[in-house]
Amino acid sequence: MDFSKIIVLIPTLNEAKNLSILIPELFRRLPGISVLIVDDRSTDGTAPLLAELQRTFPRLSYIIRQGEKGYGRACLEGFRRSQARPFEAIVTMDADFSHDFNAIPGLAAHLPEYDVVIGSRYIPGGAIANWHRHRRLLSRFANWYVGFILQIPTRDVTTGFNAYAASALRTIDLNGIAADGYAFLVELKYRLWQKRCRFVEHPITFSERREGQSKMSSRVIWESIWLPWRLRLY
Ligand SMILES: Nc1nc2c(ncn2[C@@H]2O[C@H](COP(=O)(O)OP(=O)(O)O)[C@@H](O)[C@H]2O)c(=O)[nH]1
Ligand SMILES: [Mg+2]
Repeated sequence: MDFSKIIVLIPTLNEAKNLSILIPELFRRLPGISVLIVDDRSTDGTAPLLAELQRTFPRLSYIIRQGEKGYGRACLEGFRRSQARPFEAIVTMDADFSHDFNAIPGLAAHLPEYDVVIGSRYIPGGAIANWHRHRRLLSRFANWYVGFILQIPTRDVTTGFNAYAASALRTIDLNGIAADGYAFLVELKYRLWQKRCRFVEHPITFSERREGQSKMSSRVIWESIWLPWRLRLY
């Protein structure tokens, strides 16, 4: 797919160190692509950094959110903004180098034949580079658990590296998505699946973050345990 039709959505919370390297590298590798950063009032100088980067990279845009923080809330805001512009594909990825932007053309290539392209760690060719054992097991278990309850035929339901056809995201009510964190990713995929969107998984290699700290919390994990039941029962 033509890069000018793709927008890459990156939610950030205190990722200035990663962004200062990621943004120039990404635009060098994928010229013509657009990037939207959705930041939740980071305190590490992200906002001035983005203003500075924007002078070099006109296809970079950003929002500094004022409301309640959250990965899922930030993604939804990014979806709304992206839908108001003439993009055909919206790619979500993390800012911490866990997701390799070199995979974006491969993900987007499945559109428009498919509506949702999952950047998958759990199909042949997919991998996790340097996670310690307990995080690996937690992720494996979470994916098995969610798949078992919701019966979505996707091996990796909690991955945040995905490409969506803009038309597919228009079929669902974004305001109706209540979950955040990993649960948000599950709920979004489940709602798209209910709308009969066509899914495909594309193998990716996930790596542990380079700089900064994970924002995963026990609240996020508990929400993920409860969510599949809420989706299935209501
Ligand atoms: N806007 C926004 N981004 C967030 C928030 N929490 C996490 N992120 C971003 O979401 C991505 C994934 O978060 P991360 O902490 O790396 O989660 P992990 O990879 O599961 O450990 C990163 O780019 C984070 O900066 C949040 O509350 N608001
Ligand atoms: Mg991460």
